[in-house]
Amino acid sequence: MKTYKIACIPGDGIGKEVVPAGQTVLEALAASSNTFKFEFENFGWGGDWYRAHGAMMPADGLDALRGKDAILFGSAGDPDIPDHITLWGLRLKICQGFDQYANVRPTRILPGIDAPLKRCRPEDLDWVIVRENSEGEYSGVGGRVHQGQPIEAATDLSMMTRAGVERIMRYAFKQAQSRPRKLLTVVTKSNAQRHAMVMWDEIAVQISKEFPDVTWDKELVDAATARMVNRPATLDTLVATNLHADILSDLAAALAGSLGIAPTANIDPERRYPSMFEPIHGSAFDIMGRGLANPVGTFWSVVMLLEHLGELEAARRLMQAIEQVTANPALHTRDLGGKATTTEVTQAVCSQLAKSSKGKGA
Ligand code: NAD
Ligand code: K
Ligand code: MN
Repeated sequence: MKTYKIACIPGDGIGKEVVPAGQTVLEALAASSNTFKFEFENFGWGGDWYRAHGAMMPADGLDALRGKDAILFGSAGDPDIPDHITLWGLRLKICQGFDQYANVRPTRILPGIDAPLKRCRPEDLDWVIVRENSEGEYSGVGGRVHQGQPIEAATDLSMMTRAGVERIMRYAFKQAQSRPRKLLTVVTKSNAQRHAMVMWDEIAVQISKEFPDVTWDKELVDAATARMVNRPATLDTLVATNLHADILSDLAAALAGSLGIAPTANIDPERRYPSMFEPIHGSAFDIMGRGLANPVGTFWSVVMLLEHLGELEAARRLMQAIEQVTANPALHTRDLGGKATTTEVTQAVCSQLAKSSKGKGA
């Protein structure tokens, strides 16, 4: 029997509702398995920790996570603390500290979801956005001078390194190669950003030579938003910078029905450190603490976590259970136009899992 050590960091807002839901689902999977179990450790980091200790997590927090097999994360963001402090103090500290440079964001229209695009069939929208997750616009390089004076100036430098771009480009080509259509769109803005993005484009050409079976094209980021809406079926895998992919993936999630459904994995492909799995949404101040949060984005992130651990059968069973639940409008949360609560959706997924475990005679 394998034991996987999982760190749970609910963080703030609805993170505190969806991460326990994700843990419940993992426990349900373990209950029906005789090959693996989970050992959870919960970390109460985030806004509350900040109020008590003046930091979003302890200075040696990364050491506490280092030996884990994976991290399940909720959200960083508190109504009373500036967003740049909560984000940099927790999520980015972990992503950058553990060099989780590949942020993988699949999007599909799940069964039963009423997606907003009139002419888009579910089979037309099946994307994976690969986001550069370690540098670029979020490299943290910059500063403010002469604060409050008329001559005040501020910069956030978008720094890209050859090594950083090569590794994300290679990861994206590999991801595209692993999918049936073997199609990659390299998102760029090299008409306006004439240094870093030109290097990005050159590296795309260079890396593409390692993947002769992948068909790829290039799209300016602004045009890419229109293409997602007007010609979704022409896209499959996309690779974009930290900021561009951040924006594109919220759009992708909305086009697939709701921000509450979309999952993401912050991966260290070299497996030197634990990878981190989270819904793409934030703390959702407008609905927090009311049982309205859609836990599906977290469940789908748990599917990615299981895939990362190599538990492919468990991942498949959970995805199937999620789709059986989304297919039933009575089990939709408010963001999907329904009335179901976080707990009801969680229980429904667990009972589907119980059924599929009986089905396979485990
Ligand atoms: P948000 O994702 O929290 O919310 C945007 C909208 O989507 C809200 O109307 C919200 O109710 C809805 N929504 C999001 N997730 C939902 C779910 N699971 N179920 C139902 N509805 C859902 O984005 P925001 O409002 O821009 O940010 C709020 C806070 O979260 C900010 O502090 C921000 O910095 C932080 N944030 C953190 C992360 C992260 O930790 N990875 C990501 C995004 C935003
Ligand atoms: K999140
Ligand atoms: Mn985002």
